[in-house]
Amino acid sequence: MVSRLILVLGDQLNKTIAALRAGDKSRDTVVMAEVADEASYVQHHPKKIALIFAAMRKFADRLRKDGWDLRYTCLDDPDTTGSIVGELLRRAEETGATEVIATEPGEWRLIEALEEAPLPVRQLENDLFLATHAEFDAWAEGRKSLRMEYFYREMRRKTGLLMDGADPEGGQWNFDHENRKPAPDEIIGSGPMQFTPDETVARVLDLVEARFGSSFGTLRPFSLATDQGQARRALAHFVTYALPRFGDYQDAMLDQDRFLYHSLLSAYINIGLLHPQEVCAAVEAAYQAGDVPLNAAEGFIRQIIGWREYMRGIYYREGPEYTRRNGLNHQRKLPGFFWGEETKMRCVARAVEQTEAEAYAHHIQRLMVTGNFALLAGIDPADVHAWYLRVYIDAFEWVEAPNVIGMSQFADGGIIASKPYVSSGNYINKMSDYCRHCAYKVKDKVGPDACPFNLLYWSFMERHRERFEQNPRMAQMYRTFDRMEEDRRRTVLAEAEDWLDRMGRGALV
Ligand code: FAD
Ligand code: DLZ
Ligand code: SF4
Repeated sequence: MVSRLILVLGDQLNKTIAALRAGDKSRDTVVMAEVADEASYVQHHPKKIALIFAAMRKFADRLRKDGWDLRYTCLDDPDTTGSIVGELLRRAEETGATEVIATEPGEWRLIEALEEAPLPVRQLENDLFLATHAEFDAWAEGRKSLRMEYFYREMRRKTGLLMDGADPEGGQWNFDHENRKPAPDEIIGSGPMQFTPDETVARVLDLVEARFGSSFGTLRPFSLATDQGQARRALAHFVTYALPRFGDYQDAMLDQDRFLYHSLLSAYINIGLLHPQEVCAAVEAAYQAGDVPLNAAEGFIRQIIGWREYMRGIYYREGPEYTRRNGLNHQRKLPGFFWGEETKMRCVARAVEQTEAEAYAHHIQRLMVTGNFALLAGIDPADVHAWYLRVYIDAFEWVEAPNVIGMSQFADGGIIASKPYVSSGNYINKMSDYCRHCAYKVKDKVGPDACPFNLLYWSFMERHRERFEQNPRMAQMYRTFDRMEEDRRRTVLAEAEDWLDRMGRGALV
């Protein structure tokens, strides 16, 4: 019988994945490889590389214990070819294997590399997701607009999660209107579960420090889960301590709290340590047991079976060109304060600071602080995309790109969002306590202390008047602007231009 190679990538660390299920321990060899190509196609946050390498090494040990023949390449292996395809060829030569079985990678870059590899690679559908490509396409086909909400309802029906027969639990599909409470005075959660680095993790941290220590991002302290057992404990910890308030404060932000009631599970789910199905099952069980309210359970499950699956569906359906879209023709360069240079904007400074320290910011910080700012300021979406892909622990193009290019920057022309996610300082002030600590004044609409979000909001609207004036969800804002005195309008727009000029020149803004 011919022997085959089973490829397991760094974000496919789950024993149930298709390639392992299709493999045969008696004749096949599993290939796992830490390679320079994957570690440097963008300059990832060092915490992300450490998480992936540590989790890969521990997963490889588990597979060996299960009886698999496994060839593992460490990053500093002197014989490494430095790429996934190169390592497959090397291992094929060593073992005499004539075929590779792979689980389809998450990113076009690697799907294409495997398709073009000079040995046959069978790519099986990635079952770490809940919707197949065919299911997403069947849902999307022929629809005028691809709004997430309708896809989500299909997914509720398919998974049976929070269903009461054919109806949604509680008589409603979506409890989002209950999930917009502003920042609470105090946080009762105890933050994400932390793990002390074991020997494997400690060795990886040294390697990453030596090779990637100069990239943006702080490597230590490192307290992430790096195997399935730990990730499951982190899930249980979240369900007990944070989930009950997750819904209420999902959109809130606090100057002195980086995590509020968020789960911090995205990285574990995205690399396979947790299966989305088990995460949702744990949340549903807590609801059924009466431990968490419906708005929390529904809100959380919607993020996973709705948004997460939908984003992946859009990425795959739109193809490799998607990341290059620039529907609003934004050309400005990303300013230095996204890389930690000083800014007077407290909200942006805090979001970037915690991103550097934790490789994490929660959804509303990503969408309504850094994303909102980049969109209002007219930053080139390619730059914004590159930034998000570099700095977050959970960043993989299949989920990062639709969130950035589509949801946050409206660069896909409105496939994902029906209107751009832009707001003035007012929204940030309502949902956070940042403005209290800021050098700018959120109540000032013009003048030297005016909140830049206020100025840039109107200049964005004016710049794109032709495109958005007829949008029924934006018409009211145009009417508000048009009711202002003409002098005032001119002042706002001139001050916005001046502020952007100063930002472009690298002045402290
Ligand atoms: P929680 O708030 O606890 O949410 C629970 C889970 O729901 C998450 O773990 C995640 O798996 C899922 N989820 C929630 N929102 C989304 C969403 N919009 N898309 C996909 N899954 C979602 N998520 C990533 O996993 N990787 C990214 O690179 C990424 N980039 C983003 C960029 C921008 C501009 C925006 C606006 C959002 C981005 N997101 C990304 C989505 C979301 O912000 C993160 O999934 C979330 O902040 C992760 O933290 P958490 O685990 O504490 O999430
Ligand atoms: C993100 C990442 C990194 C940093 N390093 C590796 C690696 O060395 N080996 C590997 O198999 N996978 C790695 N990954 C994850 C891949 O980049 C990921 O599989 C593709 O981007 C497809 O989602
Ligand atoms: Fe951000 Fe404006 Fe508030 Fe300052 S005043 S924190 S810049 S929204």
